[in-house]
Amino acid sequence: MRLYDYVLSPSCYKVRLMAALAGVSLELRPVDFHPGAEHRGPELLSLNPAGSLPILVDGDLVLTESSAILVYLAGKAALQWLGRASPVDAAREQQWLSFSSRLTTSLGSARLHEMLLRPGDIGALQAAGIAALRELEAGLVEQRLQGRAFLVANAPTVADIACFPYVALAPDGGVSLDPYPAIRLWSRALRALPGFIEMPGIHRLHELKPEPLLEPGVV
Ligand SMILES: N[C@@H](CCC(=O)N[C@@H](CS)C(=O)NCC(=O)O)C(=O)O
Repeated sequence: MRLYDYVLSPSCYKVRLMAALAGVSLELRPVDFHPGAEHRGPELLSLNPAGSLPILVDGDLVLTESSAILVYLAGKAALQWLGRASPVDAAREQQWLSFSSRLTTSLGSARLHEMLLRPGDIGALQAAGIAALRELEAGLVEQRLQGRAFLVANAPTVADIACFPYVALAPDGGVSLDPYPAIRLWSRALRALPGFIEMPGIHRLHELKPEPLLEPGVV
C-alpha cells in the first residue's frame, strides 16, 4: 500500500499511526506539501480532486479522506479497531469520526495559520477549536464514568486515531491543552499502546504534567 504523505500533516500521521498499530507496512511517497503545494499539482489532483492529503493507493484502489482510510486499514488488518461490538458502538464511532473533521477545520486551520501564515480569522478558529476540545473532554469524562478509557469503548478504535493528532497539536495553533485532564489521560493511554509511533513536531508537554485528581474507581 502506498501512502502519499507529508511528514508534518496530522491527517497523514493518522494513517501512519493506524498502520503502525495494525502492523500494516506502508510504502511512503513523500509529497512536497509546503512550500511546493504538490498536492494541488496535476498528478495528485488526478488521484484526489479535493487537493488534500492523505491519499492511499492499494492496487487499483484509490482512497482519500483519512477516516475512510483508517476504516480500510482496520478492516483489512485489525478488526478490533472497528467499534462494531454493538449498534451503539458503531454509531458512536461514526459520531467521533465525523467530529474529527471539526478538529481539522478548527485546530488544524489555526495551526496552519500560525505555522504557515495561512489566511484566516485566528480568533474564530481558536474559539471553534476550544469548543471542540470542550466537547471532546466532556465525552471522555462521560466514558471514564462508565469505565471506558477511549471514545467508543474500553479499547481504542479508529475514532480515537481520527481525533488524536489535531488535539495533540493544538498548541501549534495557539490553543492550550491545560484545561483538559481527561484529554491528557486519553492521550497518555494512546501513547502507551504497543506499536505507537510519534509524529515529528507533536507536543508532549501537556501529557508530562502531574496526574490529575480522579474520582475513586475511575480508570
Ligand atoms: N477531510 C480530509 C482533510 C485532510 C486535510 O485537511 N489534509 C491537509 C493536510 S494535513 C491538506 O491536504 N490540506 C490541503 C491544503 O491545505 O492545501 C481528510 O481527513 O483526509
